[in-house]
Parts: sequence; structure tokens; C-alpha cells
Amino acid sequence: EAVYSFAAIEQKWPQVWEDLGVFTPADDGSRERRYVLDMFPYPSGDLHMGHAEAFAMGDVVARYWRQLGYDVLHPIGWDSFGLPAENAAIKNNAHPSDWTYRNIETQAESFKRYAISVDWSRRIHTSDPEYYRWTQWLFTRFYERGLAYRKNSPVNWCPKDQTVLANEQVVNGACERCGTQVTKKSLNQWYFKITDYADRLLDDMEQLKGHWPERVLAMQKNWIGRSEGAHVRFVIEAAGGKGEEQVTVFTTRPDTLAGATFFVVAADAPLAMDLVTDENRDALTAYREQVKALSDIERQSTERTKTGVFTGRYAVNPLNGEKLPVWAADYVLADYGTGAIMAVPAHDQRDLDFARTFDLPVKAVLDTGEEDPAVSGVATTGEGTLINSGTLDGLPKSEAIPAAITMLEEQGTGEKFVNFRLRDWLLSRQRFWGTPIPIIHCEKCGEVPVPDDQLPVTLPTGLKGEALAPKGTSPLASAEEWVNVSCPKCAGPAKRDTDTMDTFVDSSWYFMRFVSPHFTEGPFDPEAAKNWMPVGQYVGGVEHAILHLLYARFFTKVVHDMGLLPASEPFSSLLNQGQVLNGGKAMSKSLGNGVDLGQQLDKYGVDAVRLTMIFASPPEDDVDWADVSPSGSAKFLARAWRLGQDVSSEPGIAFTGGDKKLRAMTHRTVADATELLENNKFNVVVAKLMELVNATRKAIDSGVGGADPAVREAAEAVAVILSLFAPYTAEDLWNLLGRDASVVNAGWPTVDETLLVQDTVTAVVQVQGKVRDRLEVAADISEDDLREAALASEAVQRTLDGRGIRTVIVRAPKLVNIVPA
Ligand code: ANZ
Ligand code: ZN
Repeated sequence: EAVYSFAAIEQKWPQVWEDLGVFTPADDGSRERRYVLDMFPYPSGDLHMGHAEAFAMGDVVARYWRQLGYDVLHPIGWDSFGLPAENAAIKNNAHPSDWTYRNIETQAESFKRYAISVDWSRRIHTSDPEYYRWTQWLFTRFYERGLAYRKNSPVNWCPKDQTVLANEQVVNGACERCGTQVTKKSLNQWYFKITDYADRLLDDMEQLKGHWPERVLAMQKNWIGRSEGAHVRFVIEAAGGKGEEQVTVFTTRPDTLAGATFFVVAADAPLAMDLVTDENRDALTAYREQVKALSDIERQSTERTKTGVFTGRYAVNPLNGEKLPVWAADYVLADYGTGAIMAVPAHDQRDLDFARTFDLPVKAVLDTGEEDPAVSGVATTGEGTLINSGTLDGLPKSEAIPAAITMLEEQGTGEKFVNFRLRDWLLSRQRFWGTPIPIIHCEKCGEVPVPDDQLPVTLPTGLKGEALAPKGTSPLASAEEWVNVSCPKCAGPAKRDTDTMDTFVDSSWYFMRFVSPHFTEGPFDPEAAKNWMPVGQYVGGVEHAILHLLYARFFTKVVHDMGLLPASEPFSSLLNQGQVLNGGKAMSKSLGNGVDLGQQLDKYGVDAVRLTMIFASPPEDDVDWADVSPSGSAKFLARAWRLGQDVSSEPGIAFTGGDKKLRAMTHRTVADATELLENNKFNVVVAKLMELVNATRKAIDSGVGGADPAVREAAEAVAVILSLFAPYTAEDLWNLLGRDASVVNAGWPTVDETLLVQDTVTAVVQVQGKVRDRLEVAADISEDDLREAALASEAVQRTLDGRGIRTVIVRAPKLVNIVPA
């Protein structure tokens, strides 16, 4: 008799699957289509344990949907532009493409071994000119719609990577990639106008509720940061050699206008220098130096004592003409709202802390019944009625806010305003290994988008090694022949833009490319996109909760507005898989707790590793590799596989008439698995499957036997359910059962509802005529089973207390009487 060998079956099946083309969607409309996608990998080294987990989860969904009969699109590609390739190239005097495409091949081989059920014919790489041609095409369309623009502004600058960073890439003041403290630098940069879509990005989250993790939606909502309030214009009186001017503030509390006792501008904003009088300029200049070193988090910390300098100017309150001293401080941020505020210390804690530090007045304008903030040091922020506010007096806060706005509008000193925290997306990078920005700068015509028939603008050849090293300007600038072109409009001398795009641009539309990866007329075939989009299930790490997902949603909406895509959201359902830890900690080089995926696969086999990933916990939870047992998984797989050797009936037999108990168990397991899979409780499905394998084994070894149709029915169900988690073993089991390849298309077993309801009766168990226990048993229980159940009863065992048994009288299904020796 053969023994289970994962190495042998891993050799056997890949060619069969490829020959049958089981992972290629028919794409002919004969079946309902569904699209499942894992966030595509970055080609750094070989696959690791994290990939193994994420892709195992996505593959469960793909394989389950195929079993349900859907036409499934499950593609893969590589996010293959980016810094690590460039850094490797500089270090090894090579070209970034060497490193990139070598790693892609390595990963592709590993993915194939790992038996991810993807359609390999749809593979894409974002660094291929056939791909980035369309990234550039989309950029020019964005440009034409006014959604891509260039402006000079202070940007986040990483001194180590020598490139700008989007706000989203600055974490606690440091570069997300290398951890270096980020500084500001004034540069001419390209932006996408994502702020135009702020409202829709927020509103459309309604559609995602219940289908995306709560916390991801919360993070996006917070990132977009919609605040309703008002713009209020204050006149700043002439003083110290400076004339009168007007400054607008953003406030969410126009009802508190009468309580403003001072005015603050962000110290680092140009406005602060504009306003400051000669007398106060040196103090402000010194203070600004101090502020430069602080991150936004530090600036907004409630722990720090407030700091600031007086500008020498006064603002006039448009409500009551009061004069408010204008300060410059770091707790007001330059790039939020208008960078200036009216300070209401009685009702805003930050303002109150500042007022107490600099001995400024505190004036309550809302009676909330709480203690006087001037005395308690605690700003009152609850509900209440207005006081000290002229005509607004007596109004509750909720009515005073619109009333104040109406007043401002009538006066012409302000209006309702909705402010967003979201900033435009800074997309240009001064690096080599990225998509060149398809713009030509002409002295006469200005910015000219590269015409469609001249796309792609491929990266200049001949640059490698040191030539790619960061110098603060793009390495592309050194490729003079490439840079100097003639203007597409006037044919005069012009220069190419030398920046490349943030790699997040590449990944903002790749899911659209997969629907028709070889399409040459556009980024994708609109017909195919109509058929496949949106992605029904997206799987990936929670680290992409903001950036990638927000950008992908933005791109989808723009492409939708261009009339190319009916869908306006890219991913209708999102699953964030947990991390793979070792010893309770993330695997890392410095901790030396890394686990090598290849070694695990060599030792336990692909299926055991996949099954372990899935069985360890719900998909959203972390898996601690120190706590799991791949060898236990391997044993289970061997056990499931052996069922195939012991089923002696022919394939195709009818299951009716088979052992009722086992049939009920099989159908119950399929019914439960269906519901669990719909709710992503993959780990529980595995637990149920283990029970079914045990019950089947028991049936074979006990009276039922391997020829019983119920045994075949159970074993076939085991193979189909197992095919979602352990594709090699399931396929081989299917083969042992005499079925034709492939289990991939076997079809999800149909549940016979009538088998799920089992009539039960209460059987009375007596010892020497005295009732000792009552058992719920099947109405059609056999005498043998009833005897076994009665003797197994704890109450009976206690009564017998070690005595032997003379006779057992069984009247199935209602009575058992045991007579002790
Ligand atoms: C007066 C006021 C009175 C305010 C009051 C609050 C409470 P959110 O909800 O986050 O949008 N603010 C405006 N711009 C700011 C900036 N650049 N830096 C720091 N703070 C700024 O917050 C809006 C409120 O935060 C605004 O409303 C403003 O203070 C402050 F009882 O105006 B408020
Ligand atoms: Zn021109």
C-alpha cells in the first residue's frame, strides 16, 4: 500500500492543472463572474511567511468560488518600480531592472510551488513599458482634467533618500521607508488633486460598510477629516510700519466668536513673517528656527507647555469690534485650515493652555453649567446656551452655530465652510526607477503633455550604478539626450520633465489592468472592466489602510468619471489578514526570529504550511509560528488522504441508502462550511473538516465499512472542502477515489436538507431497574449503538463503580437495563 508523500504529489499535479487550464477564467459570460485579488507583491527577495499567509487566504476564496461554479478571475503581478531596486543597483553597479526581474522570477517560481490558483497568462509588472505606458496615459488624462498640476511649495524631504515624500509617507516626523527625520524643502512638484474627490471618497464609504473592516473605514474617514464650520475674515490693523490687511480663519465653532480673546497664526507660515512688525521680527525669526525641528505630533501634544511670540499686531473681531492680540505659535499648523485661528480659551483647551501660559483673558460665551474655565483651567466643551454674545444670547449651541454663520454672511465677513484634513497627493519623485512623468516643458508653450502616440516615454538607457545615486535632483536630468526634445506643439526646443512618479500611482490602477492585461488600445478594455469590476474580494495587509486604498479609490472614481468604468469603487469587500509572528513578535533580522518559508515548505510540504496558516486563527488575527504545529497539519493531511485508499465503492454510485449517521454528518459539515466560508471563518471550516475525516475513518473501521456509499460521499466531500486549503493533497485524494481531474472543478457538494433533521427520542437507562440516566438518541438508533451509548454514560459508570456486567437488555430506541455482576 502506498504512503502519503507530499514531495511526490507536489511533483505530480502542477502540470495537470496547467494542461487543463483550471485557473484560467472562461470569460465568455457562460457563468457569473467573480474577481478575487491579493495585493500584488513587491519583488524584494523571495517570498516570505507573510506572503504565504496572505496568499493562502486569497486562494481559499478563489478556490471556494470556483467550487460554487463562478467564473473566477484571480490574477497576479508585481509592483516592480521603487527604491530598493535602485539602491541595490547603486551598490552593485548594476541596473535596477537586473535585481527587479531576477527577484520576480524567483518569487514566481515560489508562487507556483505554493500552488496559488492564479491565471499566469495575466501576469503584469508595473515596470514594463507596456504597463507604464498606460500609467502615463492616465497621468495625461488627469492633467487634461485639471487633476494633475505642478506647484512650488514646501514639501517633506528625506535627506537620506534625497527625495520628496507625500504627507502619507511621513510617520511621526520620519521617513516611512528609512526612518530618517524628515525636513521641509521648497520645490516645484507635481500633485494629484485628490481633494476634489474628498466628499465622494467619504460619502461612498457608506457602500463599503459591513464589507470592509471597521477600523480601515475609520482610518480613512479620519484621514479625509471632514469638518463643518465657517470661514471668518478678520481685519488686522495697521501697525509698526505695516498696513491693514485681512486674514481668514477656519472655525468649527462660529457660535463662540464673542469669546475670542486673541488670534494665532502658524509660526512657520509665510503669513507670520508678513504680519510681524519690525520690532518683533527677530524674536519671531528665532522662534521659527525652534519650530522647524518639531514634528506635527510634537506641536500638537497637550503635554508640552505652549510656546509662541507676539507679532505686534491686533485683529478686529467682526462681531463686536474688540481688538485681539495676534500671536505666532507652533500649536497652530501652517497647512491645516487657513493656518490661522481665532482663539477661544474658555471653550478650547489648547487655547486655554496658551492663555494661561501668556496671561491672556478668558471669556466664557456658553453657559454649560460646568465650572468657570478661567478658574478650573478646563475648557468647557459641552452643550449649553449662549451668554455675552449680544443677539445670540439665550440660543442653544446647535442653533447659535447657524445663526452666527447667517450673521457673518449678512455682514460679508464670513460664510459656511467645509474643511478637509486631506491634502493633494504629491506624486513626483527625484528618483530613477519609476514611471517618467509624461510632460514636456517648452519655453513657448509651457507644460505640454506627451501625445498618446509618443507613449510610453521609456526610461533613458545607459544609466546605472553611481549615476543613479540620489543628488537632490532626478538622475534622469543627467541623460541629456533624453531630456532635450522638440516640443510636440511648436516643434521648438523643449525639455522632458525629469521626475518619476510615486510607485503608489502604479498600484492605483493595476487591478483594472488585470481584466485585459494585453489590451493595446487603452489601460484596459472597457467591456472587460464592465464584466469584472469591482474586485469582489480584496486581500491584503492593514498597513495599506490609508495610502494605497485611498489612492486606488480615487483613481477608480476618476476613471469612472472619464466614462471608462461603470464601477466607482474598486473593492467591494476587503479582508485584512493578520501578521505571521514568531515567539509573539514580528519576524525581523535584528531579533533573529525569522522563519524561512522555503525551509518550512521543504520540511512539511506546501499543503501542511498552507493548512497551518489557515487553521491557526481567523484570517484577521496574527499567527504565531512558535505556537502552531505544521507537523500536526501534515499528519491530518495523511489521514485525510488515506481515506482514499479505503473507499472500495465505485465512483458515480448513488449515496442514498448509505449509512445515515455518516451522511448526516457529511451534509451537516458542508452546510456549516458554506456558512463559515461566507463569513471568512476559514479556521473553523478546517476544524469541522477534521471532525468529518475522523467520523469517516471511524465508519470505515467499524461496522459501516469502506464499501458503504456514505463513506464515498464523505470522502469526496472531504476532498472538495480540502481543495480550498491543501490543493495537492485534495487533488491526489480525488484521484485515489477514482475521480477524473480536477477536484478544482468538482463543484461544491449540495446539501440535502432532509438529512440534517434527525428525529431523536429520549432513551431511559436503568441499572438494576433504577433510572440512572436519560440519553437523546436518533429515533433509528441500532441496538448496538444504544448499548454502547448507555455503557458510556458517566452516571452509569458511577453506579457500577467498577463492578462487572451480567447482562444488558436493550429495547431500542427507548430503554436500556443493565444488570451488574
Ligand atoms: C474657534 C474654536 C472655538 C475652535 C472652540 C474650536 C473650539 P477640526 O475639528 O479638527 O477641524 N484650528 C483651525 N485651524 C487650525 C490649525 N491650522 N491648527 C490648529 N488648530 C486649528 O478643528 C477645527 C478647530 O481647530 C477650529 O475651530 C480651530 O479652533 C482649530 F470652542 O475655532 B476652533
Ligand atoms: Zn512649444
